[in-house]
Amino acid sequence: MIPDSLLDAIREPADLRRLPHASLPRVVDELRERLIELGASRGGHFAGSLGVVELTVALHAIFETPRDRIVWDVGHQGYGHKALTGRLDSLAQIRRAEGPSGFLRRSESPFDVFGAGHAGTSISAALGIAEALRRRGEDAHAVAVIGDGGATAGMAFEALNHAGELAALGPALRVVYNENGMSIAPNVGGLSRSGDVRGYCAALGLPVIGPVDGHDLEALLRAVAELRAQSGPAVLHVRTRKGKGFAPAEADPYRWHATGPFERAGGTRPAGTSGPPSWTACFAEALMRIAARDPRVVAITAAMPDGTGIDRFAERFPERVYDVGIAEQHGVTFAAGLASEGLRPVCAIYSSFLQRGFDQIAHDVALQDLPVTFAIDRAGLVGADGPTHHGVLDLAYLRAIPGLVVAAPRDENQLQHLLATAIESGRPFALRFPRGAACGVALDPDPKPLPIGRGELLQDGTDVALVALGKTVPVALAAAARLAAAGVSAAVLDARFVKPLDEERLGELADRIGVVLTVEDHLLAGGFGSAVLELLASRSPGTRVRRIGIDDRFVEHAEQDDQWRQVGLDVATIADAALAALAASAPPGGRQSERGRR
Ligand SMILES: Cc1ncc(C[n+]2csc(CCOP(=O)(O)OP(=O)(O)O)c2C)c(N)n1
Repeated sequence: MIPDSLLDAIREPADLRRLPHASLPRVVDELRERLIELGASRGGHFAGSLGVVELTVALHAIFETPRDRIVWDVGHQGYGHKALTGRLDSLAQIRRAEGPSGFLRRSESPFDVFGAGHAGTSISAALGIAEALRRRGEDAHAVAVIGDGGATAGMAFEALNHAGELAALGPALRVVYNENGMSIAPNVGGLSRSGDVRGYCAALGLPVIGPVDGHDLEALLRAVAELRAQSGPAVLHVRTRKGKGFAPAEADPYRWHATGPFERAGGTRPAGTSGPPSWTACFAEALMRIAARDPRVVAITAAMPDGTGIDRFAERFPERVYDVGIAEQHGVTFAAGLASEGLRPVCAIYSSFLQRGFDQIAHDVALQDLPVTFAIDRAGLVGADGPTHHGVLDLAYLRAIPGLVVAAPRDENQLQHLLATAIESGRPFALRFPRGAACGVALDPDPKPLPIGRGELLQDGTDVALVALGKTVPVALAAAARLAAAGVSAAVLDARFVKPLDEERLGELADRIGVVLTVEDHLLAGGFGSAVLELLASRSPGTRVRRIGIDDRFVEHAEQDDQWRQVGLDVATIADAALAALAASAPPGGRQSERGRR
């Protein structure tokens, strides 16, 4: 009897390998259909996984996973891999707090041999694995699967170059290069333009199989078997179509890279709820207004024109935009070069991806005192993408860099003013803002520079000073209102700048009030509160400083609001922390006991 579903019977890839090859087309069809249903009901990363359904089946059918290690680059295209490796049922909960990650994670499955989320790491990791296997004398393979987008990352080239060096030793590195012409947006770069993967790899001493049609399962199975049979590092060049099998995604893979739930039949997505525009959209608007009056402004994105709003800027100023590919490091130094010749480049890069550019910011921008502005989107906790994508390290690594100004707006009006401040300052300048909807405040007619290093005292108080940054400012204001109801008078300072800090205002508050609570959507280690603590330790050492922020851990994927609650960035926790700091600072039988409690 033929079972209803072959896919449901596959609990691990060994089950797949027991099926005759003649059954594999059916597995492909079922898997693709299941992924489309999943996307329709739950959303998530979508077009990438659809494009590699045949490839996923072929790899698990030919390689002996998990003994042979498959390392997926980025991991956004790994939904099919998850389905074939024991996670088919749990996929319904993907990206939710209780469900699997949207990317690959070592802790989630022995088949996720190397975690990912950032692009371009797979070949390096797989080469390391292959070399370790060789040293141990273990007869297994390490297979990196990388897209043509991921391959624009410098690391991918560095790894291939090193593979060419190690080739003589014969580590069992296999690279699958998946060419679909797309990064998230259309792919960029010379290799992508020429398509000469064979020439590129040959120059590095690496043999190439293909190109092979990645939707011709039979041809693909043969090619993967040939790849497996190679004796040293080798590359398989596969051509696929992103979004394959779902017509709207095939027609517009850019829009379908990731999606919310949609209607299965026609791909219609529910209309978005009305509300304030996103921080990203506000940034793009502000940048366009400033660029309209300042011809020196150019914009740089590292393969994220949509995510950073640079696509809107590009519509208006097509000649003033550069998409450098997934090459954040290069993008930063490229901007430094432009700045050294009088332009005012704005690098729009997500906080977590800018981690890649640390040395370039220090060595190529700040040390050379060049006027590059970093517009750092997705700063703070980002929600369902989880720990690979949180932007909670930027303050720590940026405020260590001499000469760099670091600021964060509390609303979109301040965002436009701080952006003008950055561009007109002529200094290296980092501006961080969060994911999601902005505040819905009215915009002043013109973005105007603000004084660098000046905070804004939003309300004065006498018992405790709440010193907040960026998106946490409105939460601190709400906490102050809650404290007021309990008879506690809280001052609220919007710090605006992490570097330089508003020494004058902070010092005055510390000296007068004596109890300071800092609030930030960033790790406590090295963050905004650390900066305040360092300042007050020397300037006003008697001050009691308490810090609210993220403690020493990676925060798991969940809804953004839940993550904020988890780490204590909610009104109740902030108010309680203020009361606790006050109680600890009060003399025995002192002022706390005279106050009403909440
Ligand atoms: C360092 C870094 N920068 C940017 C991103 C955002 N990003 C996620 S997937 C992706 C495109 C990947 O394209 P490709 O590797 O060709 O895979 P495809 O989606 O085409 O299958 C980008 C830019 C990232 N994950 N990591």
